[in-house]
Amino acid sequence: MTFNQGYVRIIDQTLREGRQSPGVKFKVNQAVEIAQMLADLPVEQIECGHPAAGPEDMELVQRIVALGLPCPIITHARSCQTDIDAAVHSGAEWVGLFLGINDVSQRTRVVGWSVQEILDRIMDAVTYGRQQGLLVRYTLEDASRTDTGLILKAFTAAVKAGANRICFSDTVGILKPEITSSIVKTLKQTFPNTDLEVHFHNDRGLAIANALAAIDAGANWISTSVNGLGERVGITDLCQLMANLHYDGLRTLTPENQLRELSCRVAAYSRTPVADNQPVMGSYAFTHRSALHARATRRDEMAYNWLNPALVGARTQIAQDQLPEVEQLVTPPAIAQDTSFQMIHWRIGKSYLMLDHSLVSDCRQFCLVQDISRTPRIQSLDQTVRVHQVDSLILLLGREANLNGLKIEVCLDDITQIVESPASVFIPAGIPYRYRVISGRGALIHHINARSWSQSLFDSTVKPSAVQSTMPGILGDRLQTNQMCV
Ligand code: HCA
Ligand code: CU
Repeated sequence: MTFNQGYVRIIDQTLREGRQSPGVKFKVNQAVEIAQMLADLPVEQIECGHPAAGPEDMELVQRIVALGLPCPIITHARSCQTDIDAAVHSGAEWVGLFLGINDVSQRTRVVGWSVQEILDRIMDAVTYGRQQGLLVRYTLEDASRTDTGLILKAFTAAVKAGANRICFSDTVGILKPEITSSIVKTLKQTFPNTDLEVHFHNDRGLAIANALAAIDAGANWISTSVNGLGERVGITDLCQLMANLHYDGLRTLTPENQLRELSCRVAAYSRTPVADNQPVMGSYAFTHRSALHARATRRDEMAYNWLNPALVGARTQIAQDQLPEVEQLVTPPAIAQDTSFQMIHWRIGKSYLMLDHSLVSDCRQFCLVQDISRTPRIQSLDQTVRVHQVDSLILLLGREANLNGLKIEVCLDDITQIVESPASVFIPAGIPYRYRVISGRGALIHHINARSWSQSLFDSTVKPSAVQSTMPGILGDRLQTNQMCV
């Protein structure tokens, strides 16, 4: 089949499915920033929250709706009146209803319901949603483990009741592209005039392959999330999908889409870093190693690249670093040269760069020790707000007995605390922080899971709205920014 540009539409679910990823909890201002970046990209729809789940979700959806973004907001709801009422109350234009019909759903989700009762519920819920003035998507949960006859019955019920879109969900990520292709073709033949969305979990590592197969077979909406976040190992990755669609000539990608900035923000805010060897956004995606590849790459950057790296904010690189011999893993510190350290600490003692990739080649840890031998007289100097892309840790060790004797003030997000040694301060990725020494002597150790200080900080081209809104007293332009996470 051949398709026009614009045929494939993307519904990004970072703010719904992505929030179901283990350990992920976006702050409202972080979610707002992500929604804005998604709208700027643009994607065609943003799925956000489940308002019936509680006041936090309700507030989140209301805040995102209030942004008045150009792409419509869809919110999630079980197929029941209370959830749909909550969706109405959230102000979202669309509601995404979901209900499964297979034996697993009958055993574990809607225990004791017959197939007919489930079909009636689908019709009632879709009808009710439409009556409330919502546009309705109906998702057949666990569709990939559902018999084709039942799939068609469930979608027929939804379409008859007025669903504006149907969604086939591979909830446990079991599909293979050939099977995806065949089921999507059947659905397109049966419901030729209804928009068809597909939602693929990545449990077999096939979410992107299934998305591409579904597009070839005629599905026109793809569920994605940034960096593939979602339940367990997540769903189709937005950046990988966009790069693939560009490659296949189905959607144009340009550096202005700012995919890398989005991916970096979401990696930090979700505290789920992108693996170096992840396709498209991994730092090795355009890095070449063997002498043969390196030589060819020097002659022509595209010799071993599948895509122009600039489109996704990357550069072609030749891998140079590798870990030195074991004897060279022990190294004396360097006096930290970085002007930002000197700015902070010139009055309180020396800063020692204990470890980073300049001291131990290919080391992926950064450690700075500040010897605090004097209490600063000009305390306002240490007020720089920083945001790291990865988790980090400050250890406070005083010079007195039992490591006592050092006192600092730490402001993490919008909470200020006085911390006395011995103590540790854990700084989650994406959380703005600052600190200043109040009194005493000792050592302050800052350890970061990054190759270097500068690479751990956010790119200055992205507006640090999180900091501006959560730390009103501190000027955004003082934010310490630097290279992005490549
Ligand atoms: C869920 C399940 C779901 C729903 C998808 C959808 C799935 O988390 O509740 O409503 O479109 O994978 O089936 O994400
Ligand atoms: Cu899902």
